[in-house]
Amino acid sequence: MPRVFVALGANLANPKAQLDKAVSALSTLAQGDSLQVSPYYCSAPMSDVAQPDYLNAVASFDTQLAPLALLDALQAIENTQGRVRKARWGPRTLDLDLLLYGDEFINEPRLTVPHYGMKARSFVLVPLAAIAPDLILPCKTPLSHLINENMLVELPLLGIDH
Ligand code: A4P
Ligand code: MG
Repeated sequence: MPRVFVALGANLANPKAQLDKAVSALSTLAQGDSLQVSPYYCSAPMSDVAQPDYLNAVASFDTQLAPLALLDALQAIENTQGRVRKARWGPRTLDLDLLLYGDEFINEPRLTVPHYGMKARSFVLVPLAAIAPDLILPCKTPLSHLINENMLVELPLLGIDH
């Protein structure tokens, strides 16, 4: 059964409550008690649109869902939590991005895995390393090689344990 990694992001309508609720919803997709969740990290928005800071986290679990069925399930959770899609990179109650689906490379119209931005985003890499420090990405790059000192200084200082 593949192990999957999902990035969580929220910056509207009580972001901590949004992440807590999303974690609870993700636990229903996870096989057994396989769900692991990173601490929550506060991060400055990556966007041209002025908006509040984000809370970000990464969750990992084993699942029997096929990739597109998993994407459907993630989008259903986003919709349940009031996600409205306006501007790209605009503010949101909840964003769930599928980072990794086992070691698979997926290039479908609705789904690109590994997620296109994950290797450059501190708000993804730092929480990912908190739950999977020894992870090797499907491209064979060790996660630890992508994390630099700036990222570690930037995020964990603002880390929030849930
Ligand atoms: N899609 C394709 N591949 C994937 C995947 N691996 N996971 C498609 C999830 N979805 C995937 O996504 C648009 C479409 O991407 C979906 O319909 C799906 O079929 P969306 O969530 O509707 O739109 P979006 O999130 O606004 O766009 P995008 O380009 O995915 O943005 P990102 O990359 O998700 O970035 N700053 C901070 N500090 N923290 C953040 O979490 N997040 C974003 C959004 C911007 N700035 C941020 C943060
Ligand atoms: Mg997204």
